[in-house]
Amino acid sequence: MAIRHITTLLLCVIWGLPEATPICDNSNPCPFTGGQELSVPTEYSSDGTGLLNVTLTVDLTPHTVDWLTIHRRTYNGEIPGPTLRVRPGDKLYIKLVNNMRSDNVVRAEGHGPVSPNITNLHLHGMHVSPKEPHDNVFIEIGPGNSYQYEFDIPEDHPAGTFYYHHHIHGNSHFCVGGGLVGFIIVEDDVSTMSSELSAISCPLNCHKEVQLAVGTNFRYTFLETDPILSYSNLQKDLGDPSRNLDPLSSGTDTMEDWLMDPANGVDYILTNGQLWPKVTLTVGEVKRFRIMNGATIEVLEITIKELGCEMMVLAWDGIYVDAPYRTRMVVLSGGARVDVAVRCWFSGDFTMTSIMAEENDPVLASEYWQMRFDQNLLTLHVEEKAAVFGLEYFPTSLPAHPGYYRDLRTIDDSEIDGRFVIEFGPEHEVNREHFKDAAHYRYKYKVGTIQEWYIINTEQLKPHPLHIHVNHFQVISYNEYTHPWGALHPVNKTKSAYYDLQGNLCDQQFLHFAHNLDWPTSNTPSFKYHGHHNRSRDSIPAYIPLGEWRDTINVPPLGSMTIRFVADRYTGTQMIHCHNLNHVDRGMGLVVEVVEEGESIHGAFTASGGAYPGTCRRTDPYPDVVTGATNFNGGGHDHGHDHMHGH
Ligand SMILES: [Cu+2]
Repeated sequence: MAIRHITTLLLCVIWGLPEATPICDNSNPCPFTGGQELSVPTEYSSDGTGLLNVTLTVDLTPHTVDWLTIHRRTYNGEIPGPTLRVRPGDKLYIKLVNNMRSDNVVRAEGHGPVSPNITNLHLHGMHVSPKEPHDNVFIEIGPGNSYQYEFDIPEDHPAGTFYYHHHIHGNSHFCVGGGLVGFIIVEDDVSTMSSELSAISCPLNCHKEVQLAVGTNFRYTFLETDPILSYSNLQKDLGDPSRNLDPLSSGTDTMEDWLMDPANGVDYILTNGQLWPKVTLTVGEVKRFRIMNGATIEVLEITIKELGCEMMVLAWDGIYVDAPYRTRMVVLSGGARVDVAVRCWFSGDFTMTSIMAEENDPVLASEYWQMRFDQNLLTLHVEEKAAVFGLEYFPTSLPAHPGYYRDLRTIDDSEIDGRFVIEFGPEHEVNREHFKDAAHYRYKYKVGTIQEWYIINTEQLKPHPLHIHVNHFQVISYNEYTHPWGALHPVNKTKSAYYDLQGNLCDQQFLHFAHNLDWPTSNTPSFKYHGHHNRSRDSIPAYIPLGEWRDTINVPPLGSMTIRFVADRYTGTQMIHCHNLNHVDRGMGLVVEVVEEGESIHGAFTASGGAYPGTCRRTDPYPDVVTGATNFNGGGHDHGHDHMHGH
């Protein structure tokens, strides 16, 4: 006994005493390690019955990351919420139950904070009606209430990756950032898929699909200290259980203090509610990743760090690309989704990461740090193959688009029924004003018409992701109107040059946003960020290849783009907004009204201040709809097409 004791003692002296594993919990924080097997969201499927009837309950529930347990607003207690699998032609009934507790927060005038306990639902990217009881985002469901949503998914709805999320004006950044997102997957019809695509897709090969809901930033509910949208303070006042204010065992600091201390480096975005989870593949195996950027402000520039894996783009925002293409990086603004086929050639661990790639600077503006995310997302754990089976192939062809997503790049100008301008500006303005309400539509057009819209960003340092409800749009061109050569002001070389839709150099506009950005005098603006950088546009991953269809698109700083779409099928009030949710919460959105064929399209509300988007002059009248085409040039001819094309 004694000898054994002495031996043990000696061994301890030689090898060191076995270290006690530190107990990390909510009162004893320690570095996070992550690394668990990726969790798969609960799935509800219509299974070919033509109906999916689900209940989603929003409540504050505990969520554990490593050793840390925090309370978050969730759907059915999960982050992300359950995945809903439907097929074209299905009815999707969602009963949304708000189980959160009531409070006495009254919705303020303007764009201040609203109760964090009211909720609703938006089917992001789905081609469904924006009217009640369908995808009306202006419905508000208070604590203790519920709402029965009904969605009729058209027979010709594209198969792809979509998502649902909370969409209350004012608290969307707070609530979506906390976890109120979930996938909707419209499944393919086996008969329309190539064998290679079917081999990596549901319904026959669901085990090949990997869903990645990237987004929940677990610091948001602590860090939202903005004076306008001060959810942090509001939560304190409400005694909201998502606050972690108990002191740590080591002193008076709270868990929130620890999380917010930059020294602890807790700048994590979670994937499926997990930190750096692990996905297992075998060598040469192809899997289909459905990736959602469910974050509220961050742009993801996703790549696989080590050499040895390939990525093949299949679809963006739920719409298949014309043909699969290889990529080294996919860039997703908040709200975007991508389907990529992934294959690795060696065993070992590979890192799927989001990097702030310098090559994307002209489009994404790295100085605006908040919107770009430099962190690992997950590990691809690649195992040796036990036996050599046949090679697994990437798909080489993809299902065709429905008719309403036909190619609009080559149509004649005369086929365009209406034109409109969306101008993102400083102070969270769209078309030089803040969002009013659902009744104040800024443009009116007829269902079934072909629309050509110009999207302009007058900000020098911030990109903004545009999201249009109901219809996807096709990217026609970049920077035809703001001029690719406009890097420096031709006279005053210390300024950026910015041109309007007619090719006029806009001094006033520059002063307008320069004033608002309030640059320190010692810090002259960088001329790197123009979105005009078409010199090597095709090699910059953050530029979207022309001709692709999106429901969310990054609009570069001082950049512009032309998009087209068919206003297919649905009338009603449609929301157009920046998908940086803390921007739209502050008013960065507007509504348009789609009317029946026989109805008048006159009478869009005049914006405040006589704002005239897309021009230098802020005193020109807001464009009213006079004929089929929006007469935003104040002249009879189409627009600046002639002198803009072909330079
Ligand atoms: Cu924005």
